[in-house]
Amino acid sequence: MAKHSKLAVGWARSLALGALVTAVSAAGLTVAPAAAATEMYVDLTMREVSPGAVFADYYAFIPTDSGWGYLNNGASITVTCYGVDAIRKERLFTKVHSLANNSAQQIWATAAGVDLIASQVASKGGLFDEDRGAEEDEVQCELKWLDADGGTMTRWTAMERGFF
Ligand SMILES: [Ca+2]
Ligand SMILES: [Ca+2]
Repeated sequence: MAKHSKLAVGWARSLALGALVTAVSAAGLTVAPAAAATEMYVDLTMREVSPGAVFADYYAFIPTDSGWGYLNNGASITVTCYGVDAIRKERLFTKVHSLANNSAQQIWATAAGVDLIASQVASKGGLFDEDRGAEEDEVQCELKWLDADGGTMTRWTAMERGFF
């Protein structure tokens, strides 16, 4: 292709892009670039429910305007909760949340980001009674985000204490 016709193609593309941007602006839509997932906020609440059931309610929020894009491409959050002792942590359970495993709709997205709200339930004196009997129990969870490109984020909740 001759140099002048390459330039002509370039100009035509620029004009077409300019027209597109003008049309999008006129429609009142934002053209801001997608915000990648670079932070994750997590929380854990231990809650005893009569009669004798203990819930570990855990939560994650990942700010991004591409939440459904991440989830549709297979992003997941792996939750592992531990009983905490002075010398080590004992794994209590692990759950993987993604759209492939979401019949209870625990993970989803909005324009603000990806949300996860889920619970693990156990009998009082069971799974979460990590220091047996009358000794106080300590539970803490690790939440790990994994996206389809291999990007990861790991965050720990605060430790919850009680008689579980
Ligand atoms: Ca403990
Ligand atoms: Ca205990």
